[in-house]
Amino acid sequence: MIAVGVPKVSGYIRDLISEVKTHNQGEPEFHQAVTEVFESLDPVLERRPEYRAARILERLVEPDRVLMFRVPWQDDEGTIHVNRGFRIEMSSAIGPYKGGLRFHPSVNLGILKFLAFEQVLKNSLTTLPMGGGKGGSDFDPKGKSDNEVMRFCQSFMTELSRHIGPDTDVPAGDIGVGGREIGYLFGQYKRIRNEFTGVLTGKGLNWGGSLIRPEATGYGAVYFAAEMLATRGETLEGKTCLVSGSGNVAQYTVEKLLQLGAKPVTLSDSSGYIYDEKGIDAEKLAFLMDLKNVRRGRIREFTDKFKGAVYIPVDPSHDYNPLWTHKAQCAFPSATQNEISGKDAEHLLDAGVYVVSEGANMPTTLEGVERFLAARILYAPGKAANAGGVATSGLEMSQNSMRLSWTREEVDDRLHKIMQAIHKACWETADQFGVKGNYVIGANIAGFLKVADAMMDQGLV
Ligand code: NDP
Ligand code: 2IT
Repeated sequence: MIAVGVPKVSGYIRDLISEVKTHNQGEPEFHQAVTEVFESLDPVLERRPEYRAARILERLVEPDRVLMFRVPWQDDEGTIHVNRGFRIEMSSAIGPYKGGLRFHPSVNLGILKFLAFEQVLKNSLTTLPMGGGKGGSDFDPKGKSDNEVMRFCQSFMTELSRHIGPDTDVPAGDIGVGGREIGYLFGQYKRIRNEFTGVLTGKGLNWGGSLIRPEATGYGAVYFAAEMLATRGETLEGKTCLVSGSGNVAQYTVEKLLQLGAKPVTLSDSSGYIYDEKGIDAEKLAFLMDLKNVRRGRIREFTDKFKGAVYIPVDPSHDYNPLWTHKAQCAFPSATQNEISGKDAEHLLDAGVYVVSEGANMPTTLEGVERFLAARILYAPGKAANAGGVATSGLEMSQNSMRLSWTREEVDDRLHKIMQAIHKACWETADQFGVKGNYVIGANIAGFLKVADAMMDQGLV
């Protein structure tokens, strides 16, 4: 696969991937994430044979521990429901476990293991001392009342609280977990443990949260795109951008694109997408934020207010997403995994897109990645491009430890510098390994080296 300018994948790596597949059956997303990373690592193992002897890769794919638990809760009618809760504590080589919680009906062990595995390398890239973890539940917050969400969060935290702590494991938000959920989770942790600590990030500003954390993932993905364009002497100004999703990451991607003079034209949810040829401006974004964050409505309602926009519902008979066919220069996939297939990637290239910055985690299939790399476009994988979110969580942890809060400008400036540092690390690492401009290999190797060296230093654990 990731073969641009890289020698063929070795037998050792091929065997290891196949071993991971047999050993972790029914977890296709985990297989995919491991395949993409491991296929990048042969050149490192050639230079550092001690990693192979120390079985670093074999240890990286086996979580430190996997917690799975029952989450019983009652709806507003008094009916009892039982969901499944998870926390994957993947690696603490370079810091306490850190990563989000996802509440979505599709959540299962394999999806959370892929996310936790990606998180280990992503957190390493941030330059901050954070290990990797991920968790969540197959609970669906959609259509639930605030009280139902609260009761679910309290039940979930009643078990999770035994396993986490500000120096052990620090969860945050992800799909379906935003400010509201973090509030209920934090309240219950505090009640059970009688401790006011930085055990979660993404907290409210009045109770330990950091300015810019809500904005950070979207802003970071745009900063990363700007850095990639700068390598060709270009900027985002005047560029037409396709954005998918309409949640936290998509909203702040649009906000930063507008600040930098670009023109976002699409947004989506799992039911369909909107295309606004005139561009989604600040007024339209404010409407979207109220629609999604306050009224918890659907993206279709955007066209009730803005008549120039069209709504295209998902057509289950399509084997591609028409969102990715509109003429543009940049794409910011910000919804979920595998939302860009090989065919979608071809459509994007045909539409003129030559910058892809992944706000979502693993939004592109292996076939799609292969096409982007073969076309030598500016393609940033999620573990680099969306690392601004967790990096700013790291800044929230620092502020909590110091019992201080930084200004908006200070946090944004640190976020910006971190994204520049991640870009530089990916760029320079790719160059050192003879694959200039390949951000996939650059991110995988740069993220891996720091974790692998920490594991070597800490002995066989
Ligand atoms: P939100 O819950 O705020 O928004 C998710 C958006 O994606 C919604 O518009 C949702 O639509 C859509 N979506 C979710 N699942 C699907 C699906 N199966 N098919 C189509 N659309 C879907 O989540 P975030 O914005 O926080 O997360 C988006 C992505 O960014 C995820 O991949 C997440 O892992 C990643 N990410 C998030 C970070 C953060 O800080 N929040 C940090 C780094 C990465 P609908 O309402 O219909 O479900
Ligand atoms: O995927 C991710 O990096 C996140 N959902 C954010 C994790 C965090 O701890 O802020």
